[in-house]
Amino acid sequence: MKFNTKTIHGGQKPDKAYGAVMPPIYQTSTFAQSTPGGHKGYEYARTHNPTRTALENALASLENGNYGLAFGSGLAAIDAVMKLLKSGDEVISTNDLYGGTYRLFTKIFENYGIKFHFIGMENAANIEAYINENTKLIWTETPTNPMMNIIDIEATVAIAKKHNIMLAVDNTFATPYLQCPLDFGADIVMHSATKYIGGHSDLVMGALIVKDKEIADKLYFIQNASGAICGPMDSFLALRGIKTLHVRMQRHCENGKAIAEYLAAHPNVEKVYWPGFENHPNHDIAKKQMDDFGGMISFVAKGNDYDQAIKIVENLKVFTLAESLGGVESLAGHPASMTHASIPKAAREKTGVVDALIRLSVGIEDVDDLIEDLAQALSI
Ligand code: P1T
Repeated sequence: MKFNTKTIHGGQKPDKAYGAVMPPIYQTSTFAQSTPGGHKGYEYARTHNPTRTALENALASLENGNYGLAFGSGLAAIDAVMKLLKSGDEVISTNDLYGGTYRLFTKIFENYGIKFHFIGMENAANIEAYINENTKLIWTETPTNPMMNIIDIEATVAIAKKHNIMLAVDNTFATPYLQCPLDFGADIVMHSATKYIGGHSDLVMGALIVKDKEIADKLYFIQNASGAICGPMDSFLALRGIKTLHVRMQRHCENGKAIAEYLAAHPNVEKVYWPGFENHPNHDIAKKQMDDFGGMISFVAKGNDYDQAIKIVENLKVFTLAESLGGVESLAGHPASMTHASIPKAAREKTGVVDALIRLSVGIEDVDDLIEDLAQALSI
């Protein structure tokens, strides 16, 4: 089945009870049993819920995995992955990543004796110097949030396999419309489904997708034991969002390209970060592993000035100044004070997250209106 059909049918079947085409919202915490253990596959809704199962099957299909797991947020999904580890284990992570992920790693899991190495992975060969017998997981975002670095998934898989280390890829920015990390041999794909998967800025959710049964069983155990699941209403909304993922992503990519090119040619813009540019350092890898370049763009205005960056984001009218990304509406953010404020200034500036950086999540509005909005905000 092709991707554009999978979003609508992949892993999805009419509901068993009455043939409902969309799965009913099973708004229940528990399921009747005829005798202890005598049930129809569902006993307690933390463990399983039919609406969540429908979503998890759809997610597995989209990412070419065998197993999908949905959580109450992206961070809850990452938290579950970290619980595969134990004290003394080490993780190598991209040094450019969502600030909340960095906070979870450094403020929670470091306290449990897990050691993190945050490194530039744009050259996959860099990873090897940090591997030792305690290394259990490589964590990567690609494209990274917010610097839009591209990590070569295939080359990273080769290193991970050579040393028998798990590789998890946060696929939030790309979505399976653009790349399927499991196809390259990654072990775990993670999503903040809050973003493009949901697509309408109306839910908070996380997802994990894997091929391997042993990893899946461990994650299902953690999902049930720790309990950070999403509810049936949000599962339904995410399924509804998935139905249009391919058409939304096509427009996000078209609008993203037009805006990246507009910004790059603008006299008041100093630098634009978007993997579709031929002079992006890993453009060739992006071309190899992605089908297009997505709708996320970061840029710095001329002068590299904090006050000016704040003025620009405050003056946008069609773009909304807000955290998050991946919804139908365009958003603008100021990573240093918003999404990446939990990364110490020195660490974030090393990766390019300067105080003047602006991040755009380009929505699916008419691109002329978006460009007009940027034009007026940049002229101030
Ligand atoms: O917000 P939540 O659903 O818990 O997902 C966390 C997360 C994980 N990974 C990536 C790449 C993310 O971008 C996020 C959340 N990011 C934002 C809220 C943001 O504006 O960047």
